[in-house]
Amino acid sequence: MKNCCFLKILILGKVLLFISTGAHTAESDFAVEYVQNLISRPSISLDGKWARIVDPFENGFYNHRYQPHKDGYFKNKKVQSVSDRIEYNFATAKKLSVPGDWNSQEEQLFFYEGTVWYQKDFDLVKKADKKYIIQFGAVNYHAIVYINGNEVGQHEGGFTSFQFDITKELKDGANFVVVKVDNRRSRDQVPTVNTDWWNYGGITRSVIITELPLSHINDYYIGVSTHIDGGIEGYVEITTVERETSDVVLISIPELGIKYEASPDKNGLARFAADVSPRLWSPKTPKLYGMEISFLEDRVSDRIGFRTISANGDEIYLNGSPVFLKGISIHEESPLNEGRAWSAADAHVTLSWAKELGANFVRLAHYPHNEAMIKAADQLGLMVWSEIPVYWTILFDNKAVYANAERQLTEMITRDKNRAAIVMWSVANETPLSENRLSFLKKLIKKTRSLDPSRLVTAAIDTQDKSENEIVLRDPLADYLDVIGINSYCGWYWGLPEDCAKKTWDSSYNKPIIMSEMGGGAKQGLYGNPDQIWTEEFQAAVYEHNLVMAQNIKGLSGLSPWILKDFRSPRRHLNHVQDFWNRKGLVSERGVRKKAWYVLRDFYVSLENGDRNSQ
Ligand code: GCB
Repeated sequence: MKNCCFLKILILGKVLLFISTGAHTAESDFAVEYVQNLISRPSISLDGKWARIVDPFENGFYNHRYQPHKDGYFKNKKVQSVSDRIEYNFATAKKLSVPGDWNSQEEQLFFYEGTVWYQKDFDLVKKADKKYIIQFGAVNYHAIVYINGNEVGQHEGGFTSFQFDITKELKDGANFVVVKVDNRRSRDQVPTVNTDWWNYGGITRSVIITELPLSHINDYYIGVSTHIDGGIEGYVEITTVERETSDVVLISIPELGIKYEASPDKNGLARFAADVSPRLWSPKTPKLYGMEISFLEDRVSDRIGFRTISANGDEIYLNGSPVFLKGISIHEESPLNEGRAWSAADAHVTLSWAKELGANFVRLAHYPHNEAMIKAADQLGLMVWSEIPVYWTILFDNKAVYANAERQLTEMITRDKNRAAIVMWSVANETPLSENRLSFLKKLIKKTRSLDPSRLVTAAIDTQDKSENEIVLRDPLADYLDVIGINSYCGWYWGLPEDCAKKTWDSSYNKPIIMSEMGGGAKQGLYGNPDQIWTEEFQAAVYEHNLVMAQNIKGLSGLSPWILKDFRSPRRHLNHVQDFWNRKGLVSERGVRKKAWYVLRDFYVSLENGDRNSQ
């Protein structure tokens, strides 16, 4: 049967038949070109030292009439004779480490925003019957990628992974790659010019080239079934050159005794489902199952957790039971070095701190974090809020800005949809009320649900009506969310800490509320009275009173105070206190705990002891 539209699944002797609809899921529609899990295939790493040329006037790209050069720096020209007029040379240029931002690697580049050219030589044995894909974990903000002097693609957005097919441009033997990276901010980007974090530029995450068979596995998803009580289901999408009926997809999860054989339909889609009962993933038991998918010569392996997440009334349910999210917010900065975090070691240290705080939840702000972080959350047992940088005052009335935001959302969900740790996607942070903003965000929410109906949708809002002692939650966006995130800085940006405990909150939404931000700043090691700003005592008082207030919020289902660690911010100028650090961390940039750390830790321990939905 060629192009079969039935899927045959063999599970522990049972055979189930499903009619395939030809779509990924009835609701799902992944639009970006992205081969899932390239790293589990034969790959070479391009991490390490890259030559760099800092080019603030973009001389390597434009001529003196501001027209693109056909012979830009991407050609990587070499001097052949003494009379050659070539005014750049990657071979003698300084080097930068990849992954890594440039700001923390060279003092002179600390504040630099502009273009930097990256170049690297590499060798590769090219085979005729293979496809080669280059993958960048992230480049901030705009990247143009050239292989052997020819452009293979461009990407916009600093925090999502992207891939280009480079088969045509690759040679057998010696090759070079050049990337033009530009991190200049502009009003019509996502995020826009105005943020409270450092605009780290560069190739900030790993780069690999993967060799793929021409017929290969493109994408897959596996999770708890919505059809079979307690079962699991998913799909595998394949790309083929020419397919025989006998070419089937094999899916195995040895620990569950599962071996499937599934025939893809004419669109290359094979669905599967199994009536099995895996141990469910939760923060206390972060069980992951090894799985392997194979199709002809291609093979991918992964570790997958199974869990459900839902909201009902004003409660969040994990695996069918109410759960309170004891969380903390985190920026993607290394706890071990300066600058952006990217490594598994960074992720493990940061998330171990969250665990020691008593957290079962982390808000990864304000953009998609690196894959190592999400995998570490899967392993260590931390539920994750993952968000896109639709932050503050982006241009809500601009169609291209919407398209950019939607693409970043799609890239985030595409990469991470198999990670059990992620329980909610956030579409925005502190966006100002307007009609345009509402229709922009409604569209993004709809898109999120169509891409992934299995998770909750949230956003952090900061609009509250505040009277003497009552705070009323009023934002039309709340009607469209599953979970309402509220950012509120009682005792810091408004009110005195000691008055916060007296405040009452009113929400008419009957939806779970997460206090997605609260807190205040302190310089670690600065001690004084609780009314003296910047002291550890002041910050501790902000926490103490806010935690009393939080417990009076009806429908409160969790907290992710701002923030685990002090982080770099160009907005923070106070000499000897801030020095370009946002000081709201519970630990200093070096990881030294402030007093407020213990206040929050003790609060989480007391919740746990009182079993506030301990999971
Ligand atoms: C906020 C923002 C966050 C800032 C924080 C602050 O509301 O969401 O990005 O860093 O306040 O410290 O002011």
